[in-house]
Amino acid sequence: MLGKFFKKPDEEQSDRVPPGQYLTKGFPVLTYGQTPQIKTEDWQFKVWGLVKSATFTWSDFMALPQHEFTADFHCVTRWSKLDVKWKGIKVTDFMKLIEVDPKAVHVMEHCYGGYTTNISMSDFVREENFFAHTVFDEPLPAEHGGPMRTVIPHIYAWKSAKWINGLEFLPREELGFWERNGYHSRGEPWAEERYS
Ligand SMILES: Nc1nc2c(c(=O)[nH]1)N[C@H]1C(S)=C(S)[C@@H](COP(=O)(O)O)O[C@H]1N2
Ligand SMILES: [Mo]
Repeated sequence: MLGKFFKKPDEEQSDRVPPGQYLTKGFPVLTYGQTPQIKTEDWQFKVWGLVKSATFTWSDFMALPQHEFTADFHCVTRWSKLDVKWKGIKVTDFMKLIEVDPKAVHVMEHCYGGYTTNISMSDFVREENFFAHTVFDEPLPAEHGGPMRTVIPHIYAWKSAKWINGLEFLPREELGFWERNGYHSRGEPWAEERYS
C-alpha cells in the first residue's frame, strides 16, 4: 500500500498524523454503495426526534454565515490527508436555528442513499465542525459528498457524512451503518478507536 501515493509522514508533519496512519496527497473516495446525484434546488435537510421538527432548503443554509476552514482528514482505512480546504456552515450556527430538547444526548446523521452515522452531541456540536459545500475552492464534487456533507475533523472520517440530509436527535446512543458493522462507536483517531 505504500509507494507513490502513500508515504510515512516526515518529522514536521508527524505530530499531525495519528498513530497507524499514512499520508496521501491525492483525495481518495471512500463510499459504500452508489453515489447519489442531488441538485441544490432539490436538496432538503430535516431535523426530527428530540427536536422541534423542521425542514430546511439550500437557500436556508446559504443564508447562514459562510466560513473557510482547513482541517486534516483521517480515514480508518489508514490514509490521512492534511490541510483540506473547505467552505461551509458551522454546526454551531445551524444549531441556533433549531430547538433541540435538552434530553437529546446523541445525534444520527442521515444521508441521501441511506448511509447513517452516529455521534454524541458533545462531539457534534463543536466550533470546528462544519456542513461543507466547497472543497479546494470548487463546489463539492458528488463523489466527495456534494452538494453538502458534514466535516468532523477530530473523529475518523466515516462520521463526516456525505450527501447529508438530516439529523435525528436521540435520547440515547444508537449505532449508524459502519458502527453496526464493527467500527467503533466514537472513532477518535489519536486513541485509534478503529473497531469495536
Ligand atoms: N453517505 C456517506 N457518507 C460517507 C461515506 C459513505 O459511504 N456514505 N463514507 C465515509 C468514509 S468511510 C470516509 S473515509 C469518508 C470519505 O470521504 P471522501 O470520499 O470524500 O474521501 O466519507 C464518509 N462519509
Ligand atoms: Mo473511511
